[in-house]
Amino acid sequence: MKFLCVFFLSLVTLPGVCEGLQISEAWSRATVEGRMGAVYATIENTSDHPIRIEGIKTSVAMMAQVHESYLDNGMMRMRHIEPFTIPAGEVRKLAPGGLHIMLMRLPKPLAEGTTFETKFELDSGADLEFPVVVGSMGQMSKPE
Ligand SMILES: [Cu+2]
Repeated sequence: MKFLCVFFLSLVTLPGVCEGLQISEAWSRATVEGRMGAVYATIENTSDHPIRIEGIKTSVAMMAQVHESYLDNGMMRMRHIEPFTIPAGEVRKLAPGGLHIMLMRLPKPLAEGTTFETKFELDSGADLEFPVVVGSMGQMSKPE
């Protein structure tokens, strides 16, 4: 039986919380046709056990994965991290140049000023849904 924790968007920033996993500051950048997107957020595990994110779904991309950016001989590369586990009591900050959720195969570009839903499928069977705000293409932190 799947349990759904849904967090509806309002103008105040309400972090999503589900079984001890707390999402805040979720944002993305506007994209152009045919290009990939990324979601950045702060993910905190306030529980006393590790939480594993087994799958990611969004309304705007056919595929989403946790990636990590790293420097390799001066070249910025990315690798897919699977499974993505947040140890008990720890925080993972997804930000440009580091960890991010890569959005692949977007049927249409992400438009600045819009919001879309992203869902984490947790190892407990619960789904955690949270809104992601789209900023400008050059955005470096969550849009105000
Ligand atoms: Cu990536």
